[in-house]
Amino acid sequence: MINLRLYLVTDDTLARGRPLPDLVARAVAGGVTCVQLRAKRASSRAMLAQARELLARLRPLAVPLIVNDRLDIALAADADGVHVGQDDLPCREVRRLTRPGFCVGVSVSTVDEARAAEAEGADYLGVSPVFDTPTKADTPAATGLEGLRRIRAATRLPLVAIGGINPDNAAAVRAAGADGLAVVSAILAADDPAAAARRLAR
Ligand code: TZP
Ligand code: MG
Repeated sequence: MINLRLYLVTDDTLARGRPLPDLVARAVAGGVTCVQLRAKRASSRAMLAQARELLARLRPLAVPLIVNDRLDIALAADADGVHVGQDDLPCREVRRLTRPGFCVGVSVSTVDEARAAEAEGADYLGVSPVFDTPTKADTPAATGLEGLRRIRAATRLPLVAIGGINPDNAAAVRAAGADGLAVVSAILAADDPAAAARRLAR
């Protein structure tokens, strides 16, 4: 199973013009254990190229690449898995279409969604969003630490918490039951992504 402990999710805009593969490599040097390519504005061709470029950097380091939303891109690039939300391809369909060992993550914000994703064969759950965040619009209501605890109690799957996570709340999020911390801005928008990742990893 993939090491989900410090999970970097990429973003089209927060990199402020800095090349994404370089930022990701620096974040990995700081302790990121897993990377998700999330490219909401990219064309299919551009996203495929990004996935291949990231894989070329990450495979030698044995850091897995998960693709957000797009199973076709994940398969074409031979990525390690896909992450789907509640409006994306259902987990059971992803399972039907992929090889054993292909990693499937599912975003959940309620206990019912967590139970359903587990029943469909998810490998891990993204509890999303735990806190309100400007990085993503149109999210469900934040679960807060209390909602995260309820989901923790309802499933045996590994949980990755996402939404507003930073070095100040990381310990509380772990204590509420998250196996991993998923972050966008706390690493990607930092002047020094390696140092930011190191702080979160601690
Ligand atoms: N899914 C739920 S919240 C979110 C995503 C992709 C964005 C999290 O961004 P940040 O900057 O770590 O709060
Ligand atoms: Mg999605």
